[in-house]
Order: sequence, then structure tokens, then C-alpha cells
Amino acid sequence: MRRSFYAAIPLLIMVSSLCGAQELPPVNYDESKVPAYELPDPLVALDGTRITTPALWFHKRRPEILELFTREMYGRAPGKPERMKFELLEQSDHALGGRALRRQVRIVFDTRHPEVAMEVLLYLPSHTPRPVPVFVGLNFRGNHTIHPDPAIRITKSWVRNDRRLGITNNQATPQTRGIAASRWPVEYILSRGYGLVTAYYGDIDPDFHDGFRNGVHGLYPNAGDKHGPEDWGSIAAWAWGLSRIVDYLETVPEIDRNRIAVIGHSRLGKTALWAGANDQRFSIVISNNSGCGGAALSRRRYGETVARINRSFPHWFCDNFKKYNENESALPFDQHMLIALIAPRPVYVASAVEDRWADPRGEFLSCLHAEPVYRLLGAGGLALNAMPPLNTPAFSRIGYHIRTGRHDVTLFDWAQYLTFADRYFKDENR
Ligand code: GTR
Repeated sequence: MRRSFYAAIPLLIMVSSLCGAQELPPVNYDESKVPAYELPDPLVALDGTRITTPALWFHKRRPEILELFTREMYGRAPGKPERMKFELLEQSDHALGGRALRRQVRIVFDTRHPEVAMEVLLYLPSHTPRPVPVFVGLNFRGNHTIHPDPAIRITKSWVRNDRRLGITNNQATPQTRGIAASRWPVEYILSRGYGLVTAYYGDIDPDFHDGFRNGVHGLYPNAGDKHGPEDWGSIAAWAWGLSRIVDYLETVPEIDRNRIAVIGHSRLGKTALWAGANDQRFSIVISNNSGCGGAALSRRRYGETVARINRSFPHWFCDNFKKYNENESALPFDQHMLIALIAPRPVYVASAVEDRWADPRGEFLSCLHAEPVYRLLGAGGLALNAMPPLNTPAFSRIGYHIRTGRHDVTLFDWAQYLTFADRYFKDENR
């Protein structure tokens, strides 16, 4: 057995080189080995124009940066579909022991293909003046995993197999009900006067590389073999799905459309940032441990790098992004400019000290280097010039914290996001 394995090594090497698997430098976790780099200036346009007024930012530089991120990184998504439909699946005015109104709604993106649909779960606080502010965020394993509430529909979409949870045929099992509840403190969010809106990201696009055929990719003519180098990857598809949730929320009178925050963790934190950059209906944007391709600066090459993320997840970004593998200095932007696209709206970036793969310092530096744009727009900035101590949030227009612990969403994180939202949503002068 062992001998046959060793005998196969030359063959494995040959196959991997034929597949183009490139030998990557070791993962760097040593701050002294971060390469010297120069960041593109968000306030200097490609033609050299200095951006000195809000008008220049909004009419010249912002559209330019949005286009660069679209073409070179996340890929181009379609607009709002013409044939969407919202179907009410279930509703209760006395959910969670009378604390909440619960609603489950199916969003069909194109009535000609009703099988491609997203199920949205809403909890709104019962005893809060309407219309209420809400947090919107995608979840990783199905709506039924965010809370043990037995009325939540179990997803029928493709889910990743997991033997420990009894998932062997890519179908969610009843025993997965509530398994992600620690990341979704529903009662606490409601008690602070906010609603929570979530959907399973796999309803929008299953998270594996199938050549851009399944999920919402398949609804458009550029699916599969027609997929071009600047067409949307999965992160852009998930972000597009978040905008479709807002399309629905705009029809719900109990929800205040001017107070919609978008939140996401990890790959879904990257997604929340990209959704917030594209869709100004998100009035607060929250990135929880989003790392490479999210809040972290690519040029630092600390932890996960562009080449590594493109190799592990070839479907997340558009094909053009692969040009920057081991070639970050050629990027016409870095992730501080993604934060800047959200300006002047409040944005909150959170890191975790043990989450070195996501490069906490790189996440902080993106906030710091986005600040000149916020200042130009008269929106204040970060109110920090160095990383704060652990568990010490900074609640400026750009909010930031680094907490103890690992890659996760905790009650501490939520407590800060709610306080941050209170500051901008409950302030009379907002
Ligand atoms: C990791 C990936 C990260 C992050 C994370 C997650 O495997 O390298 O970029 O997105 O997954 O989403 O949990």
C-alpha cells in the first residue's frame, strides 16, 4: 500500500503540473517579512487628476474604482431582474414566545425558472415602533441552522457533505437545526430593537466550482462555456442576491428602508463589502473577519494571498483576478479602496487576533487608508492611527475592533455592531 503510494508520487507531480498547480511561497505570518509596497492613492484618478472635491469623487473617481473592482476582481453582475416574484411561504405574529413576527418568503429571480429561488427568513421585534431597522446577512448552512425555532423551513438546496452532521447526499438534515445559533443571537438583536433578515447563500449560488452553470449564473446567457474573464464570480452572485433581498424589503411596510445594515462573516464578509460598494441602499456595511478579498490589503501577502485564494476557490472572483496571482503590485487598487467605495456611509471592520489567515493588521490598514475619502466627504474617519488594544472598539464613521479569539462571529461582535448601528440609525440628526 505504502510502496504503491510512493511509486505514484512522480505521477502525482506530473498531473499537478499539467493542471497548472503552481508551487506557492510558504504562508507568511511574520510581520518583518511583509514586502515593501505602495498603495494606489484613492484620491488620484487613473489620468492623474487629483480628487479634491466630493463632486470629483462621486462623478469621476468613485465610478472609475467601482469599474476596476468589477472588471478585475469580482466580475460584472446583471442588474435587477425584470421577472422577479415574492411568495409568502409562512408567517407568524407570535414567534419566539411572542417576541417576534416571523416571515418566510421565496424570492424567484426569474418567473421562467421558478426552480432557482432564495428563501428569506425575517424576524422583526414585536414591541418596537415600526418601521424597524434591520440587519441583513447571508448564512452558511441554511436558514434552519441560525436558530432552533422548529418553524424554520429546512433548506432543500445543495449543502456541503459533513459526516458528523449526517449530511452525505448534499441535503440538509433535521439534526442541523440551530447549529449556527451562536453566530445569530436572534433574541438579543430583537431586544435591541432591530430585525434580522437572512438567507442561505447556497440558494443563490452553490459554493463549488461548476464552471458557472448552476445557481443564478445559469439564468443568464453568459453561463458555462460563455463565461468571460470579467463575468461575475460567486462572491458577486451572492452580493447580487443581497440586493434582491433589499428589493423585497422595500415592499415590507414594517421595515425602514433607510435603515438597512448588511453584515457578513468571512467569505460572506467579502460579499457584504462588495454588496455595500455596489448598492447604496445598504446604509451601514459590516465586515466580520473578511480577510483576503475582503477588508485585508492584498499587497501585504500576509496569511491568505491572492494566488492562494484563487487556487482554493477558483469560482469566487472573475477570471481576470488570476492575473494578479503573485503579482499584487499590478493591481490598480487595493482593498482600502473597497472600503472607500462605501463612503460616506458608516462601515465597520472587525478582526480576531487568532485569525492570522485573514491578516488583522491588513484589515485595520484598509480602514486607515480609506480615511482620506471619508474626510473629503466630510464624514469623519477612523479616529485611530494605530491598531487599538484587544476588545476595545472604535466607534467612528469607520468602526473597527480586534477581539480575542478565533475566526468566528461572537456575541461580543454583535454587541459592537448594534451599538454602532444605534449611533447612526437612532441619531435624530442622521
Ligand atoms: C477560508 C478562506 C477564507 C475565508 C474562509 C471562510 O477557507 O481561505 O478566505 O473566506 O474560508 O469563508 O470561512
